[in-house]
Amino acid sequence: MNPVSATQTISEPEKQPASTMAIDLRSDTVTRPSPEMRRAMAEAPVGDDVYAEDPTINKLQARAAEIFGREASIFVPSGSMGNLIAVKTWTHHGDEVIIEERGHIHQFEMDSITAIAGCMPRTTYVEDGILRWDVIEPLIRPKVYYRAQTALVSLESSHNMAGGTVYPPEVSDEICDRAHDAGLRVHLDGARIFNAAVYLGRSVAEITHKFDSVMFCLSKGLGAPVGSMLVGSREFIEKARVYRKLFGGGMRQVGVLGAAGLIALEKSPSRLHEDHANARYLAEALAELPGIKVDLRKVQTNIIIFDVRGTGRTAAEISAALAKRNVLANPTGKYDIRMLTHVDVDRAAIDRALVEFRALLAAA
Ligand code: TLP
Repeated sequence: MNPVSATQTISEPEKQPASTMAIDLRSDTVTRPSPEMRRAMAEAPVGDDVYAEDPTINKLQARAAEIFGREASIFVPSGSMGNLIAVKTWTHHGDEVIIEERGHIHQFEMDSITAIAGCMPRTTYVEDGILRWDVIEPLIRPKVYYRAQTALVSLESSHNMAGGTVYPPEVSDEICDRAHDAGLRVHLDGARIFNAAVYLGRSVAEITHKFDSVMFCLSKGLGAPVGSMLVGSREFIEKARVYRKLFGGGMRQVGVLGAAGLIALEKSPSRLHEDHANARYLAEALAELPGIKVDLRKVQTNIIIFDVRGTGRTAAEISAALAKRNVLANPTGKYDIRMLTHVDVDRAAIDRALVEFRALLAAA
């Protein structure tokens, strides 16, 4: 039996007092939908999206295509599925995909491009995460029938595990041009492309127009509860629709999610500069703490990765001690911790996190 009666109104979740709430800097994926999103979700006109009959999703897809200056777009349940669909669409089994060593597709997507799309990642490490054509070119396989073939280059901007670094448009434009000349496709894992655009002071359309496909997430800095989008040509999106169904991602009255996505898309980009300012503020304060090292050049968006080796403790030890003080942050290496700013942590919360961090180091 449905426990919510038809006459009940949707109430906001109870607010916890700020003093007892954990300051969650683990990711921008932890953001919860705003009251406006929750209302829009409750009221969204919906239909069966496998029949392409969900008006809210259709509106979201049209709007995303328009914002990126592309022919079409498609809503997908997650960034991981969006990336997998793009790889599958551009490749054949046995093909290689060139990607930076710490790329999300390579490190955090269960090797789905191998397990499901049948591709081999061809990786290389670049300190700032930003590949350049002279790094990519030597990784391309010669076009001979007895060698695996390179089909795709996949870039990530902002680059999550490199600390939120952003591709300069002239670098990604050159990669796209040269890759196209070499007969390769280029996909962008743009989970946080709106953060990259804010950093560059350019539109997402301008900085992505040469890519064959772009995935971006509604559910990270933009604050929607679920969902990502793929954008590209009409032909690409029609193929993507087939693979989305093949991977179990065909959804029905999914406008309830799309309604939050639309608000995320329209309203959130204009506030991302606040997250960036908070990240810089936090990074500069962290850099002053004893034993902590932060490369401030890499703090370009809402991500900070810092080195705790100088404290004499591991990242796991420090993050466990922080968690006891209600500050959440995940290790990304033996001595590295990642923190992300987002809509659910304001400057006051960051100040509280810093007080706790200082106290923890002083106690040690
Ligand atoms: N990133 C998550 C974790 O999986 C690491 C995070 O907390 O940052 N591309 C990039 C660049 C991402 O950072 C993520 C998620 C994804 C793709 C996948 O998105 P989802 O979680 O929607 O599958």
